[in-house]
Amino acid sequence: MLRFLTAGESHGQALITILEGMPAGLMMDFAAINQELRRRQLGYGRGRRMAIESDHAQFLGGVRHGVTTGGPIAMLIPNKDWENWQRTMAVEAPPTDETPGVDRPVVTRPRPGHADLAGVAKYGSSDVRNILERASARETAARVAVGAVARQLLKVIGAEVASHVISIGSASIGDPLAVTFEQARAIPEDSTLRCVDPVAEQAMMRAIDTAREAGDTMGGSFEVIVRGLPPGLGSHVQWDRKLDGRLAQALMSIQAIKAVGIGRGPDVAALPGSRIHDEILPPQTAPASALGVTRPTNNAGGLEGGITNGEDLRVTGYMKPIATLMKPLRSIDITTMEDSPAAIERSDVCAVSAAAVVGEAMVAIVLAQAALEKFGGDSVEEMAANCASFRARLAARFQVKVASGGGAPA
Ligand code: EPS
Repeated sequence: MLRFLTAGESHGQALITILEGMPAGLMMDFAAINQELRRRQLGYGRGRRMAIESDHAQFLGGVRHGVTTGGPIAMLIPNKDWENWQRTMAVEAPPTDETPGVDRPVVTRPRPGHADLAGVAKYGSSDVRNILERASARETAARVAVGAVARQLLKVIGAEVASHVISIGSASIGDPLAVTFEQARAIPEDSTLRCVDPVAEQAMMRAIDTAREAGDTMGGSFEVIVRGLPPGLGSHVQWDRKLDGRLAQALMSIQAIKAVGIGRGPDVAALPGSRIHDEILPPQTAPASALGVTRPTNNAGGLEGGITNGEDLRVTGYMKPIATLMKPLRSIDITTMEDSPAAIERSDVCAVSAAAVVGEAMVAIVLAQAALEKFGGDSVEEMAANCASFRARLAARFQVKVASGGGAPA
């Protein structure tokens, strides 16, 4: 079983994660992990924190001489900003006079849309900071590090993950399903907003500028596309094995994600079945998919019955605007229960392009879990061999016999 936990506060010393269940024998590309962390930090609309941090993962266990051992993989991502927060976030109280940094006042004015109010109610805290430090999207740096390891495992079975931004506010590209995996993968690392359409991207930037000038924030949507997955990951037989449900949970768990779509997403509710379901054609008519058959459309986003069907996997995340507004909304002070504008913390105006990178990571983790369930193996070699054998069986069953005019499979 592949599983992970994260720990650490936004302005604590570091973020930590333990990833357990990775098979042995996976050659670690450390530069690729740090590159994913860098991608997460970029994007028009990010705040000043991203200029302070240059995230990198330190491996503390589970890897020896560059190769996974099968043991739990421990990673640590230092928070550079800790230097400025040592007094406010001191683990041991009270900080000594020598401790550097400033003492920040207690936070008592919850921000609408953040975990602040519900969190202090639940955990009995009188300082909102105890809640916001852990609710912060800073935690996603740890998820991206885990996802970067997961995507190296997916590479072994031939799958690759990319993403692109669909919309910021009402500024949007045309049909997202028309964006190919290659287009999403070709987006440069230092792209302004990770959008494939330069005209739409300009409109998105204007929307972010307008929000910034008004002391406001913007949400939007992004799509994760996965190419090369074997058919047969996930299962239709039980609710908690359906891959669409598992992907939705993983994406919804990302801070500020409020809805998830698979393939055509919510639009399926508005169209008749004849315009939604992807017809199944023989392999002769066009380049065959991983299953050998031809699907002229992919409204299902590569999943039918909660099982991968060999088409590109396509999942969309919808992000609400960030809850910290420089022109704060009405709130209360929890010490007096009187009207008081919501607290202002340093924040981003828009982080949809970063959320897309986090979305890639979460999708990669769920797919790595599903691949390990399907193919098993305590070593990468074993898993790859099992996957290759399954693919060969599919090829023999769907492609070779049909293409050679053979009858029903044996
Ligand atoms: C983030 C770090 C945070 C925020 C943002 C994302 O850093 P700081 O609070 O020090 O500016 O920039 O977090 C939030 C939007 C949030 O609501 O907490 C990061 O590393 O991505």
